[in-house]
Amino acid sequence: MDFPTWMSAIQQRAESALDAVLPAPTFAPARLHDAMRYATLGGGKRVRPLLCHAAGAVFKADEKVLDTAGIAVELIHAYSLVHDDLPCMDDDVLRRGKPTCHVEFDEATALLVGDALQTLAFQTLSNHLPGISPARQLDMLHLLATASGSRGMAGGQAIDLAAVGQTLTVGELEFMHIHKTGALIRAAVLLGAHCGEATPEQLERLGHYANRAGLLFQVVDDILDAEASTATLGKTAGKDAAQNKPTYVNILGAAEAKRMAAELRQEAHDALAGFGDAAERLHQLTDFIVERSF
Ligand code: GRG
Repeated sequence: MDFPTWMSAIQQRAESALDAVLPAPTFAPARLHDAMRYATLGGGKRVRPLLCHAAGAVFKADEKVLDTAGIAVELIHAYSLVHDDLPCMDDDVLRRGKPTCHVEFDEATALLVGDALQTLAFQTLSNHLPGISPARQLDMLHLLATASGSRGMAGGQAIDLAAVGQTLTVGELEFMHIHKTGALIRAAVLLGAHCGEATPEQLERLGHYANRAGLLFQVVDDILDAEASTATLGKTAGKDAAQNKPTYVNILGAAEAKRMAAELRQEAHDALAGFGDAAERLHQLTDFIVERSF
């Protein structure tokens, strides 16, 4: 199967799996369920489920189990976008080409949407996973919780909010993004590997790959924010500069940020050496992260 066909198949699987775990809007409280579905379905590149499947493919993991692990990460991601867009954080009105959740509904509902999506992620990952031992499943839950919390994504967001208007070094910027964006990317890869029979040594090598891929994702995100249009991105372009946020582009300049992306791309590919052809999808996704237009 060629890469675009595989990617579209996994995106469709993720959409169906999300649709199945999200409560129907006919269930009370209807407005909250409607808003949860609005924020989660019908948009997004589904990079995290794709990474989960690609890492699971290295170990020929069960695809249904990978669907569950992948959407658990995607639910955390969807919650983070809803909260990130709130007036008390980034205060944005456009996400995935449509009004943000609090604009379409209201702030209180958007806050609850994030809360409920976060708990739904753990509810989903704690469902029976055929072929996965209880001990491994506990490791997976622990991994996702750590990646999402104050030592991971939420911590990265706190650093991000504190950094507005500050001058950061490249090292400080990297520390922020390893948490804010990188933690969930890493969780997606490692959860995929946990769905198979990955050894601790293989998990460590994939963790190194994911650290490089997560930073790469962010550097490319900064370049796109500076260079792409709002219409292409489906979210407000140029937001980082407008909000006086430190980014790779404004600290290093566009040319140096692109050079850094090229270096990270190579390091990510190098980290997969040793997995051979089994890591083909991870190699392809790494290239997709760089070559994407939104
Ligand atoms: C509110 C606790 C909390 C955390 C928010 C992830 C995040 C932390 C904020 C999102 C803001 C942002 C622009 C982060 C940079 C990278 C990133 C995560 C971009 C959005 O992810 P994509 O491109 O989005 O995978 P889609 O829409 O394709 O799913």
